[in-house]
Formats: sequence, C-alpha cells, structure tokens
Amino acid sequence: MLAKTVAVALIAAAVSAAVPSGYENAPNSVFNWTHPVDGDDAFVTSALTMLQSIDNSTDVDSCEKCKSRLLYGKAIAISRPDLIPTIFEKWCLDTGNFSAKTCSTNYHRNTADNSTTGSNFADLLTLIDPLSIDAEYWCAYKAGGQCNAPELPQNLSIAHLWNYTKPEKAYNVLAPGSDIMKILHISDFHIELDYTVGAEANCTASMCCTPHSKAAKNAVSANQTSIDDLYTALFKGSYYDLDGTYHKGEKITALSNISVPATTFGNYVCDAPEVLINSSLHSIADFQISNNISFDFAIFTGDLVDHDEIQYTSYEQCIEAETVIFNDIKNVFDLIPIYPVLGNHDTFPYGQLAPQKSGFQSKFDWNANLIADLWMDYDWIDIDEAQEAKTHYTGYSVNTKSGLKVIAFNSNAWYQKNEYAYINTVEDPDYFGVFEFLVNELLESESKDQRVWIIFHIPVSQTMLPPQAKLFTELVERFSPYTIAHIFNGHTHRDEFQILYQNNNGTVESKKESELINFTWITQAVTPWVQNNPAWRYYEIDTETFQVMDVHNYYTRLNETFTTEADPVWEYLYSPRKAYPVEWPKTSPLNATYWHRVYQSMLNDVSVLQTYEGNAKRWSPYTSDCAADGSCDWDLCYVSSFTEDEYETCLKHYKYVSEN
Ligand SMILES: *[C@@H]1O[C@H](CO)[C@@H](O)[C@H](O)[C@H]1NC(C)=O
Ligand SMILES: *[C@@H]1O[C@H](CO)[C@@H](O)[C@H](O)[C@H]1NC(C)=O
Ligand SMILES: *[C@@H]1O[C@H](CO)[C@@H](O)[C@H](O)[C@H]1NC(C)=O
Ligand SMILES: *[C@@H]1O[C@H](CO)[C@@H](O)[C@H](O)[C@H]1NC(C)=O
Ligand SMILES: *[C@@H]1O[C@H](CO)[C@@H](O)[C@H](O)[C@H]1NC(C)=O
Ligand SMILES: *[C@@H]1O[C@H](CO)[C@@H](O)[C@H](O)[C@H]1NC(C)=O
Ligand SMILES: *[C@@H]1O[C@H](CO)[C@@H](O)[C@H](O)[C@H]1NC(C)=O
Ligand SMILES: *[C@@H]1O[C@H](CO)[C@@H](O)[C@H](O)[C@H]1NC(C)=O
Ligand SMILES: *[C@@H]1O[C@H](CO)[C@@H](O)[C@H](O)[C@H]1NC(C)=O
Ligand SMILES: *[C@@H]1O[C@H](CO)[C@@H](O)[C@H](O)[C@H]1NC(C)=O
Ligand SMILES: *[C@@H]1O[C@H](CO)[C@@H](O)[C@H](O)[C@H]1NC(C)=O
Ligand SMILES: *[C@H]1O[C@H](CO)[C@@H](O)[C@H](O)[C@H]1NC(C)=O
Repeated sequence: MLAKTVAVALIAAAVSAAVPSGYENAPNSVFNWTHPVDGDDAFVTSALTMLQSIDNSTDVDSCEKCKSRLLYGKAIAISRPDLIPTIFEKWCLDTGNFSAKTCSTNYHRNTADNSTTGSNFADLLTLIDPLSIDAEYWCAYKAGGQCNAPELPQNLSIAHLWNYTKPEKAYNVLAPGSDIMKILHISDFHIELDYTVGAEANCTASMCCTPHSKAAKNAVSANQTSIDDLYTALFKGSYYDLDGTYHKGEKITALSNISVPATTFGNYVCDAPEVLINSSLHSIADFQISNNISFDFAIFTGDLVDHDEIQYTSYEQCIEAETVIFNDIKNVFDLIPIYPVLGNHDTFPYGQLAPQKSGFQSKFDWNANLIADLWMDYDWIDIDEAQEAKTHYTGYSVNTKSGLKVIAFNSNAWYQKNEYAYINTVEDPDYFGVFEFLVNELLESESKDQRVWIIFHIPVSQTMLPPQAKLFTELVERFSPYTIAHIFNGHTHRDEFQILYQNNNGTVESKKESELINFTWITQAVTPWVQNNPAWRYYEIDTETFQVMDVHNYYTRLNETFTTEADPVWEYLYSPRKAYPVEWPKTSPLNATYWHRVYQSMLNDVSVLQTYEGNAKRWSPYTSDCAADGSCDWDLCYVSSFTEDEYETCLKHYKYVSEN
C-alpha cells in the first residue's frame, strides 16, 4: 500500500481523469490526475514535484517509494508516455544519487545513436501493474535492490501446457550406441569494432583498446621501457584472407602517454578485435583439415556485440557486429550448418525485447527479420524455420540430418535487464509465449521418440527472473531424461557446468546423486573480456542418443601474442575425462551423474577445484590460486545450483566447503 504522505502528495496534484479499469481501488485514486493544461513544461514541473514528494516523505522505505514512483509513472504514462523519459531522467539527476551516465542509460529517450532505454521504460509503465509483484521484481532488479526480491509464489506451474501426465516412457534413461559424430560449440565473440592497435589497454571507467579509452591515472609507468618490451606486437591493419592466410599489418608505435598499448590480437581487458575472431575460426578450419574431419554442425550460443559504453553502442553498430561476425563464420565454415542464438548484447537498445502481446514488438522486428533472413541466406535454417524465428524473437527449431532436434530461443525474454520482462511475471508467466513454443516442440519430439538439444544464451542461474527460472526447471524436469538430451549456454565467458537436483535446499546433503535431474553446459568465449584466454570446444556425440561422450577444449594463450610477429597458436587444453579424477566408463556419457561426481571431487580436493577454475578461465594469467585464499569456493555452490535462488541459498546459508 502507498504510504499516507505519498498518497496525500499525489492527491494534491489531482485534477480529474478516467480511472483505468482494475485501478478503481488504487490508493486515493492516483489516476485522478491529468497534466496541467498550460503546456508540457508545466506538466514536467508538476510531475517532478510529485516525484520529489515521494522522495521527501520520511515514513516510507525505499521499496515503497520505488513502487510509488512506478504507480505515479503509470498515471503519467497513461496520457503522456512521450514525456516519461524527460521526467524520469531529470528526476534521476535531481536526486543526486546517480551518475549522469546511469540516468541517461535508464531514462534518456531512445535514439539510434546511444543505447538508452527511456522509451522502453515508458512502454513498461503503460503495461505494468504497479500494485503487483511485478513492481517488486522491478524495484529489486532494475532499481538496484530498492526492494528485496519477493518471495517466489509456490504455486507457479506451466504443467497445463503438457496435459499434466508424464508418460511412462519419458522416465527412460537411454543407453548410448557405438557411433560418434563431432559437433562444434562456439560462443561470445563480442567484436570490438573500434579496436585500435596502440590505444590504451590499462584504462579506467571506459572500454579499453579504443580511441576513447581513458588512460589510467599515473598511467605512464616509471619503467616505460620494460612495458614497451612487453607489448611489441603493434601491427595495424592485420587480417586473414579467405584462405586463412595471415597478413601482418604495418608496425606502429604506441600513442604517446600510453601505459599499456593494445596489441594486434587483443588484451585481457578488451573485447575481441575482428582479427582474433578470424584467428579462432581459422584455427577450427585448420583443425578439421589436419585431422581430416568435418563437424556435422555447430552451435553458437550468442553475443556478437561488444561491451562498449552506451554512447558508443548504436543501432548501426549492433547491425554491423551481427552481420560482420555471421559473415566471417559463413566464410570459414562454408557448408557446415551453424545453429545460432542471439545474446543479451545482440539487440538494440541493450538487453531489450518486447513480447508480441505487449504491442511493442514492432520496435524489435528489424532485428528478428534481419537475423532470420541472414541465417536463411547462409543455408543454416530453411524458409519455414526462418519464418518461425521471425515470430519467436529469433527462436526456432531445426531437425538436423542426424535426427536430433535443436531448439533455440532468445533468453532476453526472461532477462532481468529487459524492461518488458516485468509485465505479468506471475499472472501470465508465459507472456512471451516462449514456454508454449518450447513445450509444443518438446511434446512433438517426445511423441516421435526424438531427442532434443535446447540452446540459449543466458544460463538459468544468471539473471533470469525467478518465476521463469522456476518454470524452466519444471519444463526440464518434465522432459528429462527421455527427450532433452542436453542444454547448452554461453554468456559467462567461463567454461562451467551447473547441476539441477530435485530437492536442492542449498546444503551439500541435499545434492544427492539419486536426485539428479539434469545439468547445463556453459561454454567458453572467444573474447578475452574479462581476463580469460580465448577458447572453443567440440563434442563427441553419440549418434543414437545425442549425449556427449567427450568434449575437447582448445585455447590460445593471449599473453603470448603480445610480443610476437606471428598470429596466435591454438592448442589443446583438456578433456574432462582426463582432467578430472572420476572413474567413468568410456561407454557412459558425460551426463548429470558424471558431473555430480566431478562436483564431489572438487568438494573434497582443492587441486581438483583448481583444475576446474583454471579450465574455467583457460589458465589465463589471472587465474585464482584456489588453495591460497578460498577464492574459488564459490564454484562449489555455483556448479551445484541451477537457478539463482539455489545459488544464493547455497552461498548465504550453508557451509559448502567440506570438513576435510
Ligand atoms: C478526482 O478528484 C476530484 C477533485 O478532487 C474529485 O471530485 C473526484 O471524486 C476524484 N475522482 C476519483 C475517481 O477519485
Ligand atoms: C523536497 O525536499 C527538498 C529538500 O529539502 C526541498 O528543496 C523540496 O522543495 C522538497 N520538495 C517537495 C515537493 O516537497
Ligand atoms: C538517495 O540517497 C539517499 C542517501 O543514501 C537515500 O536516503 C535516498 O533514499 C536516495 N534516493 C533515491 C531516490 O534513491
Ligand atoms: C497462487 O497463489 C497466489 C497467492 O500466493 C494466488 O493469488 C493465485 O491465485 C494462485 N494461483 C494459482 C494458479 O493457483
Ligand atoms: C492427456 O494425456 C493422456 C496421456 O498421454 C492422453 O491419453 C489424453 O488423451 C490427453 N488428453 C488431452 C486432453 O490431451
Ligand atoms: C596501470 O594503471 C595503474 C593506475 O591505475 C598504474 O598503477 C599501473 O602501473 C599501470 N600499469 C602499467 C603496466 O603501467
Ligand atoms: C625495468 O624492467 C626490466 C624488465 O622487467 C628490469 O629488468 C629492470 O630492472 C627495470 N628497471 C628499473 C629501473 O626498474
Ligand atoms: C549520444 O551519443 C552522442 C555521440 O556519441 C553523444 O555526443 C551524446 O552526448 C550522447 N547522448 C547521451 C544522452 O548520452
Ligand atoms: C536440506 O536437505 C537435507 C537433505 O535432504 C536435509 O537433511 C536438511 O535438513 C535440509 N535442510 C534444510 C534447512 O531444509
Ligand atoms: C548417466 O549414465 C550412467 C551410465 O550410463 C547411468 O548409470 C546414469 O543413470 C546416468 N545418469 C543420469 C542422471 O541419467
Ligand atoms: C602467459 O601466462 C601464463 C599464465 O600465467 C604464463 O604461464 C606464461 O608464462 C605467460 N607467457 C608469457 C609469454 O608471458
Ligand atoms: C539430461 O542429460 C542427459 C545427458 O547427459 C540425458 O541423457 C538425460 O536425458 C537427461 N537427464 C538426466 C537425468 O541427466
């Protein structure tokens, strides 16, 4: 409920208006307010006074204030959504609590030049129910924790989508056959389009390795000569030709006043220059040639656009990043089909995606149309699948030649940074229609005894809204082990896995081998951002059950490219079967049981934990020393949790490091 002081302030400005249906009982009729008639300036001033009154009130907590702002914002948005960005950006600045950058990112009206989301916020206000749990979720995740995350309603379910009964056969665990196919998994390229050889790579408060990198304070080191010796690979304009031959560019000297110059192939605090992306792609092509194999297909789990600041992230650059990378992939892999998904960066503005039901979907059609057509042009998906992708926010399903079905969806639908994800989170938790799409695909496959892989960018545990995370796990449980063979994610840039248990209450004791449901693969990135070596992997897949029998990881040591004239050397990193001390028959798949035992081994032996953490970062120079300071212990909670709630519970309440 609105506190009295706030409500009084709201009433003070009331003139008269129709109350939208459903809000008849809103506190003191907040909707009984229309803008002053003497122009927009007066409207804005009046609105700011109202927001100020909310801030000034002393007997309400930050959560109530945040919800009041949404309620009041909605009252404005009903009649003047166009003024929302102006009002809220000004309010944000006036509070003195937020940087100009934060206020601009969150509230400045949308333009094609900068990735600001004020117009998306206005869209949200017109649709959100500010008296519902949605407002609490918004205030928790979009407004920096002004509310605590609300209690997850226990009765959430999407079981009606599959007619409640799980058929007997769907409990069957299938045994692998004897043939293998090889599938490539690549992810998170994050091309830095304005990567500049010689620019500052030791920068503050900006993206490094760009013309706009802000140099670190006192950046020029006392021993500049030694720094120059450490970073000599300054070849501007280097590239690979279509045959994969590397052409070294012109040697330059670093700009003056640079403490650490950005070298040809990248730096650990920068996103990937295109030449690094092509180096990774050609290393894969070379691998196929030297081993005389061809991948049957590849999956790409998202993120093409870089992490640059909003004023350097434009609509044009989003399109350029998407088209440049898919074009590079097509050039190198030619006839090998790639099944991609888009990531949280692959949209404009950042992280946004509107449901069709919302009426705002047309703001994002350009992306779905561009991407679906591009994938179709490259022969990765056919015209029907492209049509499906256009209507499902670039989600689609493909029946591969091998008989496996790959289902891809756009995880921005449930992303905590997406304004549109806060509409009907609980009332209509499938507001995007993604669950219905997934379930229909899975039911169809189940009825045909077909196996399925599900691919999406953001793992369930990473900033997925809790109601949708819960429903997704319900779905995974329903369709495991018979239909869902595997789940693949990217996003974290680390090489990780996460296990789903039946009754996980965060304690080590509750994570029982007898209660395994499934797990997800999270793959490495090609971008070195932040502090990782670039990497890719391929799987050995059983051609009967489409389970992973082994996985082979390749990487390059980026620091070795800092001084060399040559292009990166890509090397074999590891296979879990050899790296982890878990007895596992060659004929058994790397399934949830296998990963549960790897987890147990990490729990009991810090050297195994170290192996995991090193592999997660591909042994970059920034790899933690796990034995030294317990700095890897969080991994133990992380790998044994599937949702953010499970992970937080594990971290907060329970001892997760074993006694011995
Ligand atoms: C709106 O405000 C006017 C003037 O204060 C009042 O007469 C009217 O009853 C209010 N309407 C509602 C729905 O609260
Ligand atoms: C809110 O408080 C500030 C600082 O005390 C004051 O300047 C401002 O007039 C107040 N605004 C309202 C609407 O009460
Ligand atoms: C601004 O910061 C002050 C001091 O921390 C806090 O009391 C106030 O609630 C904040 N206001 C907003 C709108 O965040
Ligand atoms: C779920 O519980 C909430 C109260 O926590 C209730 O309002 C809602 O109607 C319930 N929904 C269903 C589908 O039972
Ligand atoms: C529900 O599923 C059962 C078992 O699969 C099936 O026999 C029944 O016809 C289904 N009912 C509906 C309404 O789809
Ligand atoms: C990077 O910048 C920091 C200041 O932020 C400075 O202390 C450090 O020496 C710089 N590193 C190098 C290698 O110059
Ligand atoms: C400069 O760095 C080089 C290489 O690390 C080192 O050998 C040398 O002693 C350093 N000189 C000074 C003055 O620190
Ligand atoms: C938008 O981007 C342009 C060009 O980079 C910049 O000049 C302008 O200040 C930015 N506007 C905002 C509101 O950030
Ligand atoms: C968690 O689950 C374990 C095993 O299932 C049980 O022994 C323990 O009491 C539970 N703890 C809590 C706090 O629920
Ligand atoms: C994993 O595979 C082993 C051996 O094939 C099997 O015994 C086990 O039940 C499987 N685990 C799960 C969770 O399906
Ligand atoms: C690169 O980093 C690794 C890991 O820290 C280190 O072992 C290796 O010596 C470094 N190579 C160079 C050339 O600095
Ligand atoms: C999920 O994963 C495995 C593959 O490792 C698959 O065979 C099975 O169908 C699913 N269920 C379990 C319990 O692992």
